[in-house]
Amino acid sequence: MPDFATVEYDTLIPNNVGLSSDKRVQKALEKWHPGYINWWNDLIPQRFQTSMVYLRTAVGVDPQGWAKFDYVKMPEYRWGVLLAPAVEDRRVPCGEHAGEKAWQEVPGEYRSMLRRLIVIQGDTEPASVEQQRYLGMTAPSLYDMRNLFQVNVEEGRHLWAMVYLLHKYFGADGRDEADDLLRRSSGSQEAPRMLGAFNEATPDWLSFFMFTYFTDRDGKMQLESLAQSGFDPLSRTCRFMLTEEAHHMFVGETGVGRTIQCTCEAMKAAGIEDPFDINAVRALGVIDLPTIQKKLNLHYTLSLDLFGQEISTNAANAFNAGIKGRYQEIKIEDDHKLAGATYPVVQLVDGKIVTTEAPALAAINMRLRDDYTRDAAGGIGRWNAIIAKTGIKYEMKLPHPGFHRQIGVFAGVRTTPDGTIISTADFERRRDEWLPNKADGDFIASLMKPETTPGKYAGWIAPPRVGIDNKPGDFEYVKLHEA
Ligand code: BYC
Ligand code: FE
Ligand code: FE
Repeated sequence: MPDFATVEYDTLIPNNVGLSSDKRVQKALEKWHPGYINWWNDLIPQRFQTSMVYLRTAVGVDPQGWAKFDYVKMPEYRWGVLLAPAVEDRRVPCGEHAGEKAWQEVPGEYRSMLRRLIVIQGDTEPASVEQQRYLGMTAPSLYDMRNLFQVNVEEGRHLWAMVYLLHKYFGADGRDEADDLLRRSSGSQEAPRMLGAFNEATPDWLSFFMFTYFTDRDGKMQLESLAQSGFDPLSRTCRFMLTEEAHHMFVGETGVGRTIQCTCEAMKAAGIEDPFDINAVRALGVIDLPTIQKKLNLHYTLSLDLFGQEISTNAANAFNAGIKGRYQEIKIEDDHKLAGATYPVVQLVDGKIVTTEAPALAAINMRLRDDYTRDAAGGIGRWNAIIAKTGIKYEMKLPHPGFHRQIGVFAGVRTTPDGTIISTADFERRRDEWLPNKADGDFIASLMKPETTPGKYAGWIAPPRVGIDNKPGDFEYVKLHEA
């Protein structure tokens, strides 16, 4: 039995799953490794391959001290396979097997369902790195550049996490799926990534921050759901991934917050009170608040689509099978089977949005999406507090879940951000008020000039309040050229 507190670190693939005594899987992963390194090398612009980046690497799974910080060249990052410690006598938390011993092997009847979920999860991880591949070149500071690369290497590790499960538990078809994870690519015509949001562009740093705030938070919720899985290796894998995820959302929340702060302070200094005087604000070289709201609208709604249909047989089956649970399943006080239970679900009836009670089992996706919206609302409040503190009168808002949707009941209608149904023609006419258009994108792009002096920040974003790993303000988070 491997000792999960310590990590095999001198092997090609750092791990706490006892790879060195599992020759079949070790060989399979070592065979997959060069393809992964090629993918990384092809992806990340060359100058950054030799840069020394101050990164955290997972070296254990103890919540008190699982990471160490040091300068690393990214291609030499130690991507490892790490599972959170086993919970003694863990049980399937929900569905028809609730209370039975958690599975250490894949139950035959659920094999394809499990494989599909693992493949979808695995597909998003490298997709996000692909979407963010050019951002290093326009980083507003070395601090931000380091955070980008930190997120990227960890998403790479999340890919490893899923690939391990595929190789270990799914035999030949797992191997094929693992290969396909490197074959599909974000935005590709022939072989796109599986979920919509992961084929969209991340063209600038404000998008990156919105993505890590909203889309990584979908990742958090989906991982929370899979962390409840009765298939214990999946549960433990996801639990450890969640410890890394917190930083990704921190990067998003503080990134947007610092952008907002810089805008408000610049407006104050210039005596501009009207947030809608867009030209005056933009002339200061900062991003006007209404444009930030448009980016928020876009990324939030793309992320809502990632929760699937409000009423879903797939989700009901997965819950019933004990393959995924609700958010914090084990803390919920009910029968965990949802026999006869209902859950409020939005529906379109005669062209109106109404809320009706639906079987809770069928509404698993909807419930997770509601939990997500609550979770996402927290940061909006903190962004508004930043604005309020400067005395500017403006509030950021989450749009109505019916706005700008492509999946689920709302895919068939167009609404305003308040949720009023309007015609497609009206929507198209007013689209530019609500979603970033080409001119907004061009303006933001014009601000994306790299700032690579340690301790300096581009003019559109405020410095962070504290450094990473408590480093001082002028710390050189990335040494661009080899020493
Ligand atoms: N795009 O009954 P439904 C992350 C399909 S992010 C395209 O609702 P279900 C990360 C659906 O596949 C987290 N297709 O299905 C973040 C189904 O197709 P089939 C990623 C979609 O299964 C940032 C059909 O429509 N992990 O980690 O409940 C950076 C019927 O739909 C979409 C997961 O998502 C869509 N948006 O789907 C890095 C966890 N939505 O099978 C990483 C695993 C639905 O009928 N995924 N469809 O042909 C799942 O649990 C589910 O696949 C969904 C919901 C949540 C997506
Ligand atoms: Fe991830
Ligand atoms: Fe993430």
